[in-house]
Amino acid sequence: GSGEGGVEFRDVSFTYPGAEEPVLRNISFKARKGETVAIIGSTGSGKTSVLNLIPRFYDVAEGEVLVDGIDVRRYSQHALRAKLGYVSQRAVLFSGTVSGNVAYGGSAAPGSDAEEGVRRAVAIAQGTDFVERMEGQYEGRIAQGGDNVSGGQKQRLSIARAVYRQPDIYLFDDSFSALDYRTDRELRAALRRETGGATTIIVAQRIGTIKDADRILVLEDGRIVGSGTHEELLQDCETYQEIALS
Ligand code: DCP
Ligand code: MG
Repeated sequence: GSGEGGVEFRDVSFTYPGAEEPVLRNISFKARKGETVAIIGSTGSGKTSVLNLIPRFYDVAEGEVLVDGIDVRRYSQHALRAKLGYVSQRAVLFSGTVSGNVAYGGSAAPGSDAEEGVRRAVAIAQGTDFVERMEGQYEGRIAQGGDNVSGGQKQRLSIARAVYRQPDIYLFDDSFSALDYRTDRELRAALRRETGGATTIIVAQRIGTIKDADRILVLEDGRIVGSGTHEELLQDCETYQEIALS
């Protein structure tokens, strides 16, 4: 879509309903329109929790989460989610066709504009080769849970689903983990090339995936312990050095 695409956290602390301890403490950062901000940190450090606050899977009690400069609580659910392309940590496919999965249940009949959009999204997600090798291709069947495709293929189809919607803001939660390095790199290059000014927040475990981000946030125990470019963090963030050298 068109329009703006900034995300900002202002001193956000967050406790899961029923929990005693906050999982996020005093998180502040900005992803300006067109920027890529990466979040890295050990398992359980709070990366998914940060992303989940943007589409309002949960609401913050302290601080503010803003999209396009407006508190997310002031959007209708529909308006907010229309701006966001969220790819969850576990790729979710349902039983149906490849097209149906990418167009999210919308119909993408052969020859329609929607089908063109599906092909384009699959191409950006580096899925063309495997989809075109499948029996039935774009009309090929995906089993319940995507049991007949590999982990990396599932990830690519769930990325294609986000691309299809042409969001202003991409939220990738470890969405490249099952891809080989080359596919990972080519997919991110295609996204940058084809999605123009989209803002991207990308959670990852692998340095290669986030190295070229405009800014990297290092999360530890729900706090930001480092923020900067790859080179800056290698210089002055011990946690980052540990991750980078491991
Ligand atoms: N947590 C919770 N309730 C939930 C989800 C998570 O209490 N519904 C807790 C578990 C962790 C902490 O919050 O202690 C942070 O969880 P995240 O899922 O945000 O952690 P990461 O995404 O960083 O971990 P991973 O790398 O394993 O995905
Ligand atoms: Mg996570």
